Amino acid sequence: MAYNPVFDENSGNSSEGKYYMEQSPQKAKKCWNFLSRFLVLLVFIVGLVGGILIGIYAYHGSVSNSLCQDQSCQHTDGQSKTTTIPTTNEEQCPNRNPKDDTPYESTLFAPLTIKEMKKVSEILWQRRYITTIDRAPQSLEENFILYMYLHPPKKEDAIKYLYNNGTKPGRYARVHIQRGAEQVPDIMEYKVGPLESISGVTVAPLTSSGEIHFNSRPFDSVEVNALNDILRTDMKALETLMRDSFDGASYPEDQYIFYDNGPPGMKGTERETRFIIGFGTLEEENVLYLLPLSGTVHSPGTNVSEWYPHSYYYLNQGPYRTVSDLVSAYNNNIIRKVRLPAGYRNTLRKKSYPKRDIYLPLREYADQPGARSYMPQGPRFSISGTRIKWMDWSFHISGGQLKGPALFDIRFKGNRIAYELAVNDISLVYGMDSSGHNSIVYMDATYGIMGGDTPTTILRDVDCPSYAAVLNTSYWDSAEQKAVDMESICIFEADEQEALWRHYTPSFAGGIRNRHLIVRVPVVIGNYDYTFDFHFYLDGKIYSKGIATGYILSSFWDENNPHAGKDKTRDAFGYRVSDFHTGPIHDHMFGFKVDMDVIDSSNSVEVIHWKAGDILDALRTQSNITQVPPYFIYNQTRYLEYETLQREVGYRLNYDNQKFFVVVNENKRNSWGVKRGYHIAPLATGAQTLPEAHPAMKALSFSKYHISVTKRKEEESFLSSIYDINRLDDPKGYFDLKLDNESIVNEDIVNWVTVGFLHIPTSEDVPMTTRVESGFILKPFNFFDTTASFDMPQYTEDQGKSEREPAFAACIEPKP
Ligand SMILES: *[C@@H]1O[C@H](CO)[C@@H](O)[C@H](O)[C@H]1NC(C)=O
Ligand SMILES: *[C@@H]1O[C@H](CO)[C@@H](O)[C@H](O)[C@H]1NC(C)=O
Ligand SMILES: *[C@@H]1O[C@H](CO)[C@@H](O)[C@H](O)[C@H]1NC(C)=O
Ligand SMILES: *[C@@H]1O[C@H](CO)[C@@H](O)[C@H](O)[C@H]1NC(C)=O
Ligand SMILES: *[C@@H]1O[C@H](CO)[C@@H](O)[C@H](O)[C@H]1NC(C)=O
Ligand SMILES: *[C@@H]1O[C@H](CO)[C@@H](O)[C@H](O)[C@H]1NC(C)=O
Ligand SMILES: [Cu+2]
Repeated sequence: MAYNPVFDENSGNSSEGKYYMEQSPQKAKKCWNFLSRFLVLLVFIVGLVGGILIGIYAYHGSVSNSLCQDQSCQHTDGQSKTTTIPTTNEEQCPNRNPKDDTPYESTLFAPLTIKEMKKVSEILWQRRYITTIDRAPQSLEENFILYMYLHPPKKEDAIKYLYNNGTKPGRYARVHIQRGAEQVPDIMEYKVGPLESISGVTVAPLTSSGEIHFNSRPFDSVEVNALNDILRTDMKALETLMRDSFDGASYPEDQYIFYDNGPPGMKGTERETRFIIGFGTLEEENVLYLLPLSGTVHSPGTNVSEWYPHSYYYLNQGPYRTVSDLVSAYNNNIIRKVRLPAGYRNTLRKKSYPKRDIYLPLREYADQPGARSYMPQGPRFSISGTRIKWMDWSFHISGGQLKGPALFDIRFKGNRIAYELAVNDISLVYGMDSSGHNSIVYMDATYGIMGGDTPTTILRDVDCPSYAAVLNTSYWDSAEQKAVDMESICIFEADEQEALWRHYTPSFAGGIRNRHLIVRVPVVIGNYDYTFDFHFYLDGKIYSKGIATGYILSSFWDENNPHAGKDKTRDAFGYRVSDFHTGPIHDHMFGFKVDMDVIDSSNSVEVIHWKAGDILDALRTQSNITQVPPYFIYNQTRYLEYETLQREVGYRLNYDNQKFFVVVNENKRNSWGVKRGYHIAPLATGAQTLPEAHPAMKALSFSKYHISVTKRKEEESFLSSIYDINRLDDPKGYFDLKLDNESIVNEDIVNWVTVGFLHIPTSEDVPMTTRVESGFILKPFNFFDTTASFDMPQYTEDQGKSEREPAFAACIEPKP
């Protein structure tokens, strides 16, 4: 879309705005120079005094050789490599590239690279699996690649390779092909590889012909283009209606058609694609300013000339069978009309871009840089291919465009902790009162969580500090039939600037700062921006979470809405959040796959019931005592009941009946004889509240449980199916199918964790929803014999003996 001149008139030419924008960098630079000199001097003095003090009280513990008391002393690390701390205070901080030159594709779980994707598409072209290569598919009657991503090795083979000197498994791609050229069009999935092979690449079908109905496929660009073509004449017919109603807007200059109103019909064999008109105020679809004009396109199969629009609605009035029925109802004044005020459109661009308001005064000191952290001596993590190491943690980064980021082979202090920790899906179910747009259910993996919908790029100094390492991943752009690289993952050590633990008495003081490693993956899925975070702590904990920001999906606020009761500021589905829009309610449920391997793959799950009751009842859970011992001063107590889960099961959190979920290894005990384990603690603030009878609940059955456990199977690799949202009447890959009563004692098991929140949009969500998050913690549970962080330098004051974290020389943070 062309640059919108409205912006220039209203704000772009504002002298105030330009003045600030031009002035500020220079001003900031001067401040920086002055401040940095001052700070450097200050830090130097503090460092010198501190160094002398530490020198006097130096504590000859095991870490003393890494405690540098002098600004210019030699630093020795565990491998007795030496690095020199800079002597000049105005030098840039020493840095080290954390990445070695190991290529991605030589690491076992690396996401598919551009080169590999290109190779796969060439092989599929040569062997006639696809009818187009290196160019956009021209029609639905073609066979083309929808998605591709790594098909990870079988766990058994990977474990043999990683731990038992087994041979290295080959790399394979999982490829989804849309086959419109077939007699019976369908979607097929293939496993293609090994990709290392020069001539021995095989293409093995993972589905059978016709199994995935063509009409239950995800959206693709060819379909959207075809739908746009079909609607063009109808939009022409609606020109007067749109101009009169929507402040002179015309199609396609000022408006767009929004389609992702999932699902396209209630049956997998049908396709009824709903659309709604929106203002094109940004150079992209903007679901903030949707308008009360909608319809449906009958769009099954590949023969576009058989498609037709129907069921038009205007201001929730309809359905009108054809556009001319709507136009004549409008012209004959037999329907209620809306007329947006003149000039309204000109206000939208300013309102919808999430930009600083240049007319507002800055807050005090806001023109000076905020607090920052940086690495005084380079990174403490390393990246080899896609394998990451930090402070005795090691893991591989993986994932793909549909299901999103995944981590594999997570180890801590040489122990296996988890085989796979992966995002799998995000579900949203809306409630709203808006034709063409209500009853929305989204399963975001269907659009692609990590590329596929919109490429992502790390915003340095926003998503992650400027010192973060960035990894690229690639996704298959089905519209262009080519692989695309994006800067999608950042990795850095974070300084939480708080205590991980602390203890103080007059005779002893100790503590350690909560530094941790963060793997962060910001993604864009339509209107929402999600960020997935994995935090690795010094004490063995892992915190995983999903964070939502971005635009809400709105619906039109109709001041005469007959369903809105007396107070038109809200209806049954939410609040009015701006001049002509309401924010309909919905949830965000993040579904994760958590394949713990506590020491090895033979695990069980203990559910520890947190109880309250009579002392005798408590004691009788372990012994057949008959009398309350006299030292209890009252008859009530807390107690635990231990249960080892026998069969696959799903749980929803319940504060009246709280449980601890612990993955244990029955054959591995700590020094106190206790089974070693890891606690999985979901930190959800919401739960799925839809009844089983809801038409989407089978497809979305993963969202019913906060935590569930199944026996691990290669063929049950994901939480949900990307097709089920488009075949709600007959979903085939939904989660409840996995809960089929198999034994889970001493087995290789998978926990599936769903955490999320309920979203009632308010005016503060316009134009931007600020972060809302939900996650879960994996916490060692009798896994170690003691607190697992005492091999780290820390803060100690113990009767005159002191220890501090390694000293650092003042240095200048490298400029981003
Ligand atoms: C690992 O496998 C190789 C080849 O299969 C063999 O030569 C070697 O001895 C094995 N090493 C161990 C420690 O088993
Ligand atoms: C597509 O549909 C039109 C209209 O029904 C029909 O005339 C045409 O033959 C169809 N094309 C194919 C390839 O089936
Ligand atoms: C990562 O992706 C970006 C965006 O496509 C590209 O400019 C950059 O060269 C890539 N970096 C590497 C190391 O491949
Ligand atoms: C219960 O205690 C009695 C008396 O101490 C003992 O004889 C009996 O074996 C115990 N029963 C069980 C089931 O432990
Ligand atoms: C304590 O609990 C026991 C077992 O339920 C019960 O028999 C007894 O009466 C209770 N005693 C008191 C003082 O409530
Ligand atoms: C699950 O399996 C066990 C053992 O075979 C059986 O006793 C139980 O009835 C089964 N439960 C269901 C719900 O099928
Ligand atoms: Cu939301």
